[in-house]
Amino acid sequence: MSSPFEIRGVVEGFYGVYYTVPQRESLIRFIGDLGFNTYIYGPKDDREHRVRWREPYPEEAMQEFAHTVQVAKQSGVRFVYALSCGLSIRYSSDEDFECIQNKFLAFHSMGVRDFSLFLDDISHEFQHEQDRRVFSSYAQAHAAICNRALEWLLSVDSECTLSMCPTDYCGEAPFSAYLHELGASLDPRIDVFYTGPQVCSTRITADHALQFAEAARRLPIIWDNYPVNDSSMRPEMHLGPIKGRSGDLYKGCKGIAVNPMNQAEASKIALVTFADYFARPADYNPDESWDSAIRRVAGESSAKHVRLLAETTLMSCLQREAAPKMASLVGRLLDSQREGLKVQGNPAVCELSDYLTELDEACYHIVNRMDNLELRNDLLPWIEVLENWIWAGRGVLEVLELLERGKDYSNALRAVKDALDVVSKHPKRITGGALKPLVDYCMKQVEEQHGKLWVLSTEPWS
Ligand code: GDL
Repeated sequence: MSSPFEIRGVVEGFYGVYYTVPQRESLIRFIGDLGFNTYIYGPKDDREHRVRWREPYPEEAMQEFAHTVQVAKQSGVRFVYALSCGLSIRYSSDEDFECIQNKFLAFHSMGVRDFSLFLDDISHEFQHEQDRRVFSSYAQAHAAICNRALEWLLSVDSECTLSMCPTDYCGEAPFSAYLHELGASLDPRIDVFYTGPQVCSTRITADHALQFAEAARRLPIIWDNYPVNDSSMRPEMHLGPIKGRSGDLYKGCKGIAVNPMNQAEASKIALVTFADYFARPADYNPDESWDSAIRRVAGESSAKHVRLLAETTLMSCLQREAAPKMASLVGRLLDSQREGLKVQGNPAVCELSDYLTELDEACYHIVNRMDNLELRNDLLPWIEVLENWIWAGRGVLEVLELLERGKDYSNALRAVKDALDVVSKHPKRITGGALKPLVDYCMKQVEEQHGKLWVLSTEPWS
């Protein structure tokens, strides 16, 4: 692929359940086909990567890694092994340094040449008295351990490289004293990660990256925290295209490593859009790219269904509104009610009802008819919530119509309540509560005519 971004990567760098070997290898082949050239292995919850970083991997795990490293090689992707030693390391300890060496050597012997030390999401202060005595600052300790690791790696093999994630990896100028000091002392051959103005950045421009570069004294690798959905984002499913990365971002960085979701297959949609952005950042069109990305991952016969679902789950660091189309249909219906239009024969009601039917069909197709079963499995929990929203929405339309006709609506209302109960208790979120204004409106009508029948749960539905 010709691209102005030298590094085009994925960083498996999220919290929570990380990929199985087949998922990881499928993803590496997939991104290789797309023209990515780097896969950084560093899932936070891999015990031997972070919490028990001093311990070697079990033999079977090393055999699996050896296989994955071969898959990466065949796919034209550099496999980078990252170690998150920062939770407990004694920066001044030779024994701890030896643990890093042993970890890296085991990967070197299977052909890995690229390594990283992740010092993100750790304390901003020394944990050990001994280090406080040896180093004049935290930044000095970080520079020292990384410089020492690079020197040693190069003495083992001149092809080796080292990158690092600093403890301050996001923000805007003037940046912290730590970052300036780190930048001044860190060997210039060591690449540094930067996530943009925020941890999960809405926009990242060349200017942001260049300002970081000034502090860190080198062009960063952007660690892009979209589409990752770990930690507080666990309820979200990020199926939208990448956007908000400026057309000239390559002028301020060495490349981009994308942190994907815990759901490997569903992450491929955003990754295809990243590939389009990498190829022609200045001409990149998120909407066009999105269409072809969904077709590529879901398959032609499922694309329109997955697209419909994806349009209800857009809330992320990139945009607030989860389901703009659904929200606008609900808005139109409520406007028509304010204007005094009836429910029966109301075009806005028909439109919303048709849309909910289409969505229902999409859910049915994805669950029962889609060929890509991995994608189906990734999406299932969100489909479960969406189906309940659909039932609630349809139930509300039925209640409103029965009310208008003076008929008994108690069954329909009970169905609405049951569906909303599921929605409010479910760990996943979808639609951003786009139907909620309609539910509220319906409840008000019911109350006005017949008093309070049920107090609906006030759990956050968004
Ligand atoms: C972070 C973590 C990352 C996590 C992400 C999103 C970096 C450098 N570190 O702060 O592991 O997946 O946020 O929650 O981004």
